[in-house]
Amino acid sequence: MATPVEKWVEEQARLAKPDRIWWCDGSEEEARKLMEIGMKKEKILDYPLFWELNQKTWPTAYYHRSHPTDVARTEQLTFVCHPKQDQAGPNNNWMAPAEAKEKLTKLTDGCMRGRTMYVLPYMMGHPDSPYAKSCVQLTDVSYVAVSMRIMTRMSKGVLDKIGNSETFVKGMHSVGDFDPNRRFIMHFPQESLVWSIGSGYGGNALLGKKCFSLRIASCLGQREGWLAEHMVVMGIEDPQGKITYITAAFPSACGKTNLAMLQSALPGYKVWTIGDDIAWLNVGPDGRLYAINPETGFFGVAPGTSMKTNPNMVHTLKAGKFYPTLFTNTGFDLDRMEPWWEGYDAPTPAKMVDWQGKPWTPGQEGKVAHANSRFTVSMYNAPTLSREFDNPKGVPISAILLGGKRTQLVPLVTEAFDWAHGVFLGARTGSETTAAAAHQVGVLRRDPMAMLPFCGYNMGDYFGHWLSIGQRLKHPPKIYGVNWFRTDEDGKFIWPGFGDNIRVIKWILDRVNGRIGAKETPLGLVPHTADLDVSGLSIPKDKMEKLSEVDRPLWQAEVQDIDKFLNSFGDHLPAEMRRQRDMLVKKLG
Ligand code: GTP
Ligand code: SPV
Ligand code: MN
Repeated sequence: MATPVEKWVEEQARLAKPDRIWWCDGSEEEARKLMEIGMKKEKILDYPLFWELNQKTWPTAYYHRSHPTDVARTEQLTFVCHPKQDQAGPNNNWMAPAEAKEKLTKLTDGCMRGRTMYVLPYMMGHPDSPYAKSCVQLTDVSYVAVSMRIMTRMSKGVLDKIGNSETFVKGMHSVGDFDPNRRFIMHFPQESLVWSIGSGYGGNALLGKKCFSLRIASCLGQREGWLAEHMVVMGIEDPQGKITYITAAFPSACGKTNLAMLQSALPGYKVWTIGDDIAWLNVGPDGRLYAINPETGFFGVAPGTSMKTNPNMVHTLKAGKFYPTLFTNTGFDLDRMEPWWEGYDAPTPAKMVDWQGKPWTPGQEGKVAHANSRFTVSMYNAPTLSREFDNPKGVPISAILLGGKRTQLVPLVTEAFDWAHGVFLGARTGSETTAAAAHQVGVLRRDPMAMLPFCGYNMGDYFGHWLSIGQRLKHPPKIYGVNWFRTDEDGKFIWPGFGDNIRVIKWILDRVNGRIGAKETPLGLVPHTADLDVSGLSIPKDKMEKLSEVDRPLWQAEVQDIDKFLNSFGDHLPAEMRRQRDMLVKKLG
């Protein structure tokens, strides 16, 4: 008797018509075979999928160049297919499930001819965790198969775990012909199914990541009483050796990976990484909020990564422990067979090819690495990996940071008065767009809890769900708004950021532990000047004050934009959010 997984795989194979089916076991030996295939035989693009990099300087590292139109998430081609449009909300593109399936069936018919269909059984979360989910993804490209091995817990054992159960998460993926006109990333929350065609890019193709662990999982969380969030999970060890756990949500390419591995600028503090992108949050039996990271890898932004900004990531990329590490769309030094990107601190190679394979010399116009070029590397390579990483229960969270990239207006750090005020603070958060998705960069948009592109259901209901989680918490974490990105008149960042962000975190730990007071503003509580440790920094006093200032006229204008956004949720917006909004307006005077 075929198992439900086998039946589903057969059904999908009948439609996609691959030449062969390869059931993956997640072993290193298998990963080596896949890399060999990607380097030599796989005819997906008109060049190889992988080049081996210099194994002396970059052990276990390989280079991948994507299709030139396939370099970022495509939000306009991403749909959430609930039975009713109302369930998807104004925050999602929606298509009726039957119509979506008809479209996808046509595009998928025969799309794997001449190719191999890889069957990837994987877990999101540690297999022993009560919060983990069993999943199966199909794909027709070695790059995706190998990436999924880095990013998830892939093994044969997952199939035994699923056994005869029908409840596993299904991911159907094909790069198709890479034509953006035939590219769709569709989600069917009722069936825990993701169907993605036409893209090999991370968030569109590694279906365990944004598609399942955020869009589908947020729907599961709404039903089952938990939260799936676009968040860092980290522990901060203080000089006394006490470790406090926090989470932090910032939009794509706004500093999560850097924060998760921060090298402290303050002596005696140390950061332990649990996750850099996704957190699943559950109310524990003790009434505290517990976080797990369902992933096992980093899919991080390369540009700007250096020994100066993120030394722990450079060590991770060079560790060569877990096989393999991938670089996608960076520059490529063909003489040394090494990757390079803007902001890396090794000297600029005299001769390179750019992310599209074109010759590139330093000083020439344009960048050698794509702004959204990335690396894929195992968390087990990280020197900062927390010893709680594999803890099936997760870690108890004391503070939640919610932020965005705001060059103006938004203070460095603000503490919410309470949980409901914190939910409003998150709901009103805006951020300037980045190159992580294919759209105009630097445009302000509301991005509540950094979940605008990832919340799989109506965001009005999502705010309500956050409020209801708060009611179940006996010891709710404190909620903070943070912004590292305020600029001065010359357009320079006022706050040094990166390792110096520990100074803000130290203030947060002091607040969480009741060691210091704070100053009330209409937005929330901000640090007394003396409480933020800026020793060794040379930020002039007036600029420091600017970082905590609340400009009332500008905030009144901001409220109008917030109103426009919140009103778009109509009846789905909880009354509590309107109450919080009115309170802000009153406080602004
Ligand atoms: P995704 O993987 O897309 O979810 O992004 P992320 O949120 O993990 O962002 P990441 O840490 O990769 O940072 C993205 C960009 O922001 C990089 O170019 C960093 O150099 C820059 N960045 C990160 N932290 C800071 C900071 O504290 N200050 C400043 N000015 N820039 C930062
Ligand atoms: C993001 O864009 O937020 C990422 C990269 O973390 S991706 O996985 O492609 O979504
Ligand atoms: Mn992300």
